[in-house]
Amino acid sequence: MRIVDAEVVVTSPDRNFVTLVLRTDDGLTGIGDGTLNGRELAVVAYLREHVAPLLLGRDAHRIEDTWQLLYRGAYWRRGPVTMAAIAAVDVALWDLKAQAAQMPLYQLLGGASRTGLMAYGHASGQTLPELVESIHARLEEGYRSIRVQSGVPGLRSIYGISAPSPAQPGQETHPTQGSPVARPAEEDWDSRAYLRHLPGVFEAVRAEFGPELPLLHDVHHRLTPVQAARLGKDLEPYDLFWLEDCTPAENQEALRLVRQHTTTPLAVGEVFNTAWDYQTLLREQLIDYVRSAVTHTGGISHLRKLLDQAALHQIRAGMHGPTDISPVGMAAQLHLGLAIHNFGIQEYARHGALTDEVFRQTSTFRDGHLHPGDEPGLGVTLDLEAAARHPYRPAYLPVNRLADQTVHDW
Ligand code: EZ4
Ligand code: CO
Repeated sequence: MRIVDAEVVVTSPDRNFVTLVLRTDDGLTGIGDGTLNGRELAVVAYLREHVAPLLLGRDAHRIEDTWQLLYRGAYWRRGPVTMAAIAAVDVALWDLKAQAAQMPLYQLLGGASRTGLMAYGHASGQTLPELVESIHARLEEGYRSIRVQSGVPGLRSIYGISAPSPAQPGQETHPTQGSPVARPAEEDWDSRAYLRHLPGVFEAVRAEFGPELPLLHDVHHRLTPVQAARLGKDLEPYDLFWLEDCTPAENQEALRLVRQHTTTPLAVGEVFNTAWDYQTLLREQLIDYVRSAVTHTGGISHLRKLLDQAALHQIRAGMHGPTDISPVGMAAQLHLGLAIHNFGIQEYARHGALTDEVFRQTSTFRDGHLHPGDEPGLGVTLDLEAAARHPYRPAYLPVNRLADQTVHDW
């Protein structure tokens, strides 16, 4: 099975996606996601200029060898652009191998360890009534676990809080989405105001929805270790499923202090790109969930190694699944999540109708659980004609500033 063509497709149905399409001499087509939100074209250039020429003529069955060639062969290791490009190749090769075997991909990863993947959706509100309405909307859509993000009095706009939308109340929108101006939006931050306000929000949500509903919260790297420790303690009465990215965790040792002070479970790592970023976190068991996505961590091959290592420390997978992971990347992690033993939960933000036209999918979402389907391969096909109708649109994530205009983590 020789690779005869490697095409990089950029499309922007509801937002930008980068897809690698590999074609083989026996007529199969495999696809992989290389979408890196806000830096998409850097991955496109990496793939087109430096990776595609190396793939032509190679045996598509040699997934591990190709991974090692791209990782070690570049000499320059790690980094989000490199690891997204390698992920696109890796997932396209797994798609091809599973199609050649005429099996759904999860079978090649060891077979199903469960019947479906518990998924959580995003609810948010600038005010408490908006938040409660947003949680009801997710429950009606079938979600059985909810990420709760709230506005903070005095702060104008905060990332992750969507403008009220009649179609999808509480779904996360991105401020620059669809905007012709390629400039990040600027948002506000005040950690003290946030720390005062958030526990009351969770108290009210628990009072409204009861003790059973799994609730999650994302801090977006905004706190210092001592602030994060306090927040974890203050939220203990509300029994969170996890507290995500409470500090900028590239300083792995910082999580020691948080861990010593709270039993609120911790999730980290959506911005990481290799297993090396987790060495201290895993060895010292400082977190409970690994947030890495297949698309941003070198594909199925590398993330599998990281998750197997995490399993030895009772740490589970909670793979990143916002809409900036394409349906191809999502399918890859559904197959992986179905197969591994240490699956925890899957983030799932629904794509828009245009995206579903460009990427035809076999996955299902029923009673709060995702399943990748049983078609051979990933179960996703890319409609090239539909993709071509939606050219790339520059879009950036927002930046965050304190009242005195200091740039802050978000
Ligand atoms: O901010 O995917 O947990 N989910 C998140 C996401 C990320 C975006 C960044 O591209 O934090 O919403
Ligand atoms: Co996050």
